[in-house]
Amino acid sequence: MADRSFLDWPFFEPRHKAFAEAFDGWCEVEIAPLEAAGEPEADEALDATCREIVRRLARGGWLNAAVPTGRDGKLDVRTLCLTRETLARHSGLADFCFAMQGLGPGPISLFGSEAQRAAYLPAVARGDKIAAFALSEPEAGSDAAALAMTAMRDGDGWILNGAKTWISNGGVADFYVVFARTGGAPGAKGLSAFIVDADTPGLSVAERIPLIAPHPLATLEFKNCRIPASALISGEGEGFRIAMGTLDVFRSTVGAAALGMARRAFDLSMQRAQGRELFGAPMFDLQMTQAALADMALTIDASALLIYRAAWTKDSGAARVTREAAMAKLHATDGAQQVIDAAVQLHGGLGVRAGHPVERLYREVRALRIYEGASEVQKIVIARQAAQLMGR
Ligand code: COS
Repeated sequence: MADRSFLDWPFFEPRHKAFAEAFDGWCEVEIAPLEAAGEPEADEALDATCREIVRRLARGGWLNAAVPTGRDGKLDVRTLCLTRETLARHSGLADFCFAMQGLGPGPISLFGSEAQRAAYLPAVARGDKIAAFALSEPEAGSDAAALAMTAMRDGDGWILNGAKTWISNGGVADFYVVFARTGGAPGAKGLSAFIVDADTPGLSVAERIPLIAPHPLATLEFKNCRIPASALISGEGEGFRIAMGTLDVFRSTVGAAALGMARRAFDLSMQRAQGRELFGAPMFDLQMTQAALADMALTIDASALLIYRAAWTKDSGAARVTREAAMAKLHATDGAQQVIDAAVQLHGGLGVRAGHPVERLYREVRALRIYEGASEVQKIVIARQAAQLMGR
């Protein structure tokens, strides 16, 4: 049974605790059996599993947390984080499916017009539309402002040309939020964000990319892909601000997913330490085991504090949480990698047996230190923010 004491921290309101408990119970019934069935390997099986997960999440009403469909029109970042933490504790793939229903339409949720929100967000919440976020390119990953894809004005619309890669839900999504260069302004200043439906002529999946822990991922090609003027999110030249503003909100949720995986690894390690005899006594009695468990518990709590600080700060009305979100993602993802590595070690041979839960976690957690801004990017962001805070 995972530690729930953190739900009594002052970052949360009673509704968060009730939500986390109800959602965990639902995951036991609806998600755990899918996870226990093993990892889908072929693309078709993987896509079908993802669609099934989205359907289940929608049926349970849980996708309402991914997009602001409520009356106040706002995302509750603490609920987003609690959802990802809980899902990731049960299934990395289910967490991925939920996360993309948040990040994919994130620019619409945060910066879209009323018409764009009405056209996409309720359909995302119902699971009728699967979403994706298309920023990275073959030559522009960490340096997002270097992206080369173009959007040229054409009458009352735009023509997109270029490629996007490492796109989560590529090939599965019903629509993509795509960042492209408009006009001649250099770097970050010349970018704009567009909504592109997956069936738009000229958009194709060039390659599906297999991963160490299977998730749908693809390279997309845009060849003279025509989209209407209404596809532009906010204004021309606003793309970089939109991308960064969206990542600011969703980066702490990546930390939350890592935290959920770390908690699962910790629970499994505690069970093993208490259940296995070693040198004539429970393995837990060895001080080396206690030291490993103590390091894990400390990393988990420190990550949780940073994540829910970032989420609470955003929910409390902060205009930007760039620094808080970067710290949360960096610490929680790097920390989860260490916690899971320690769990593998405590499990001995079982820890590297294909399909064992800690072996799956070991593969599953690795991408989190890379996507939505690698650990090194978070360090750049944190250092710049610290300099700014000190007036330099
Ligand atoms: N919110 C709002 N505006 C922001 C912002 C944020 N979080 N971060 C930067 N900006 C603004 C800056 O204020 C600046 O505006 P002005 O020119 O008006 O001053 C502009 O955007 C450019 O900012 P900056 O100079 O910091 O841009 P860089 O190109 O140096 O950005 C990093 C560098 C590394 C921070 C950025 O490229 C980044 O986050 N990269 C990782 C991308 C990523 O996460 N990719 C994964 C995609 S999803 S899997």
